[in-house]
This record gives sequence, structure tokens and C-alpha cells, in this order.
Amino acid sequence: MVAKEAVVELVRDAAAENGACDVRIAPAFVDETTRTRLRAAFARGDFATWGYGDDRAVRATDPATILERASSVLCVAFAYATAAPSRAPLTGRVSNYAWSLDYHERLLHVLRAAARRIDELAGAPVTAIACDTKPIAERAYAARAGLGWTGKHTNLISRRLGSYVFLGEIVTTLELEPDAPLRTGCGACSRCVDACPTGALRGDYTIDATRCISDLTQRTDAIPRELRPLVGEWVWGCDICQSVCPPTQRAGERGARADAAVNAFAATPELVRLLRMRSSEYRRYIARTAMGWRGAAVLRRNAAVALGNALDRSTVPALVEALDRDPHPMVRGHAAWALGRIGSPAALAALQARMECERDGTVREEIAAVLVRT
Ligand code: B12
Ligand code: SF4
Ligand code: SF4
Repeated sequence: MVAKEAVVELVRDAAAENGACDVRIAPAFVDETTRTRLRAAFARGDFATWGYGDDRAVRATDPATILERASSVLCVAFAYATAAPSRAPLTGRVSNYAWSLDYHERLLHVLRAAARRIDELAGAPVTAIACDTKPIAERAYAARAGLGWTGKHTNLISRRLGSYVFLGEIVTTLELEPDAPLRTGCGACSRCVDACPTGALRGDYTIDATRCISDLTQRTDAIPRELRPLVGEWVWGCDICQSVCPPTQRAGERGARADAAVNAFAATPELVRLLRMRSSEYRRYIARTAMGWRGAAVLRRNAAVALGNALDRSTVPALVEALDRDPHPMVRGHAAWALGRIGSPAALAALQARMECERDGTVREEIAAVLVRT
């Protein structure tokens, strides 16, 4: 018989180098309530950009999908809050979770080490791990384990560490006594709902992810035109709903010592430099962070949108350069939009000139949408 305390201690030991963490245990049950919520969310189209369907709802709510004869889920919360760096004008905003070394690698390393030691203790392979890498409703099992509660911003809020926590799981066939869910919640607070610039949060613990800035900055196709002005200067992710959340504010930067920015450019990228970024700079400064997985063109597109929202005429030459020379049509199209937003004579003249030679239909459409208004 393997004792619950010994297993929890092994996880804490493995995580010790990575700042504060909490560990609690949920039963590996089929979670019908969450399954119904996921189905409803997918049917509403809230996750249309992710292509989630019924299969995802079924798999994510049954830990046996990850490990046959799963009996318990060790849910782990890793703190990651670090103070927002001060920003100079014309730099982009990057979310707290993304400016450090990619968390997946670090946390999977911790979970793997802990799982190996649990297997040794049990004398047989009894574990499987996940951290944003497998279809499991991580927040739902964490909430069931009492690691925290689901806030109206839909993030799991740990009582001690706030919501700036990553979640990871060790699913095991060991029968470990489950912990109780917390008896707490958001009450009448709705600060996150009021603060969200795009109206993505409905206030009933659901989100229209297709409106969330975090999703908009990660998608690989065009950002819907009507949403671009609402993205502001975010170039990766968004922290607004969490930064106004009282329990997250109270937690402060408790324990996140491993999450310092990898370099200043990743934390507060100069927008013009980001707009011009090619593979070598991308590989050097960005690829190893959590904003590296979508490639350089997505970040150049995001820089164009942020510059369109910054409305600074000094950036027109760089945007014209992107319009004329960026190899990716999506970046050229968003540069056209940004020039239209700035709307100076030089910006409009560049758009007129580009219309004469641009061959890509999507870019021509972006330019036409500006010129028709002027
Ligand atoms: C797709 C995805 C996204 C999408 C959609 C986000 C979302 N809210 O679902 C986008 C790109 C927008 C996104 C953004 C972010 N993400 Co994300 N994302 C995921 C991913 C891969 C799947 C989430 C999913 O299945 N969503 C579908 C929804 C329906 O499922 P759910 O959120 O689990 O469902 C809960 C709600 O529906 C809620 N619910 C619904 N109705 C009701 C009713 C009541 C009464 C209650 C109480 C609850 C409730 O209960 C469900 C279970 O808890 C997870 C990893 C994973 N495997 O879970 C990471 C994950 C959720 N993301 C994470 C992070 C860090 C973020 C960002 C903070 C990053 C950033 N700063 O930009 C933002 C937060 C934005 C926000 N407000 O949610 C962390 C969250 C950690 C935490 N503390 O909760 C996760 C768990 C990754 C990880 N391993 O750490 N993400
Ligand atoms: S991350 Fe930003 S855009 Fe997304 S729900 Fe929160 S405040 Fe709204
Ligand atoms: S801001 Fe208020 S309503 Fe939103 S998650 Fe935090 S406590 Fe809950």
C-alpha cells in the first residue's frame, strides 16, 4: 500500500527548484457535469478556433483516456507570477506566463521526475503525466481536488497562490484518498468581467474564447477586423482579467522564482523591431518561450495590429516596409490595416501605391477596405 502523504511529498520534492507549488488529489472519475459544460461551450462555438468537438468533451472528462485503470489524479499548481516589467513607449505587452522559458518543458520535467519516483515506490509503472499536453479538463480536476476554485475569468484560483498558476497532473492507478473541493467562490465580484476589453467573459463562468485577446494573438489566420482595435498593444496573451482579480492581487508574486523573463525583448518587445523580426532573431530571443510555438509571422502580424492601435505616425515607414516587403500575406494585410488606422497622407499614399502591384487577394481586400473609407 502506497501512502498518500509519501506520494505528495515526492511531488513537492521534485518541484522544489521551481518555486511554490500546491498538490491535491482528485478521484479519477468520469466528470459528467464538466462534460455537459464542455459540450454546451463547444455547441455555442466558444472554442471554434480550437476545433474542439464531442470527442474532446468525452476524452477530457475521463482520466482513463490518459491511463487505463486510472484511480487518482494528482493535481499540481505551479506559481508563475512575476512583476510586469516597465514598458517604454511603442513596446508591446506580453503576458506574464509567456516571457519566461517555455513552462511546458520545465513542468513536464518536474512531473516526469516525480512520476518516476512514484513508480519506484509502487514497484511498477503506475503513472502518466499531463501539462497542457493531453486532452484533460485540467481546471475541472484541479477544482475537484480543492486546489482552488474556478473564477468568473474561468481560471483556477488557488487560495494561497492566486490564479497565476500553471496546472499539471500525474494520473495514477494508485488509490489515494481524494481531497475535498473548496467551499469558496467569487461571490458578487465581477471585476474581471467588467475589465475584459473584448466582452469575452459572460459572468457565468463561461468565455467566448474567439473574442479573448489571448486567443486572437495566438491564432494563425487573420484577426477579425472588428476585434483588432480591442487588442490594444498586446502581442502575446493577455493578463487583464487576472490582474484585476482580488485573490490574485493578494497573492502577489508569491513563490515564482523560476519565471524571470528570458530577455528584455521577450518581455517588452519594441514593436517596430518585432514587426521586422526574421528567423534568426526569432530563434535567438523568442523560440524558447511559450510564445514561440506559432512562429515569427504570427508575432509580426501582432506587432502590426499593436502599431495600428498605438497610432504613432513615426512608425509609418516601418509599416510601409512591411506592406511592401513582408513575405507573409497575413502580415502585409495587417500592416495595411494599421496604416489605415493611422490614416496619415504618407500611409494612404503607400496603400494606393501598393494596390497597383499587390497580387495576393487577401491583402488587396485589406487595402481596399481602407481605401473605400477615405
Ligand atoms: C484552449 C485553452 C485556452 C483558450 C481558451 C481558454 C478557456 N478559458 O478555455 C485560450 C487561448 C483563450 C486560452 C487562454 C488562456 N490560457 Co489557456 N488553455 C487552454 C487549454 C489547452 C484547454 C482549455 C479548455 O478545454 N477550454 C474549454 C473550457 C470550456 O474548458 P475549461 O476552461 O476547462 O472549463 C471550465 C469552464 O467551462 C467552467 N465552467 C463552465 N460553466 C461553469 C459553470 C459554473 C457554475 C462553474 C463553477 C464553472 C463553469 O468549468 C470548466 C471546468 O473547470 C488549457 C489546458 C487544458 N488541457 O485544460 C489551457 C489552460 C486553461 N490555459 C491556461 C492559461 C495560463 C491561459 C491564460 C491565462 C494565458 C494568457 N495569459 O494569455 C489565458 C486565460 C484566458 C482566460 N480568461 O481563460 C492554464 C490555466 C491555469 C489556471 N490557473 O486556470 C491552462 C490550464 C494550461 C495549464 N496547464 O496551465 N487558453
Ligand atoms: S485574457 Fe484578456 S481578453 Fe481574455 S478574457 Fe481575460 S481580459 Fe478578456
Ligand atoms: S475578478 Fe472577481 S469575479 Fe473575477 S475571478 Fe477574480 S474574484 Fe472572481
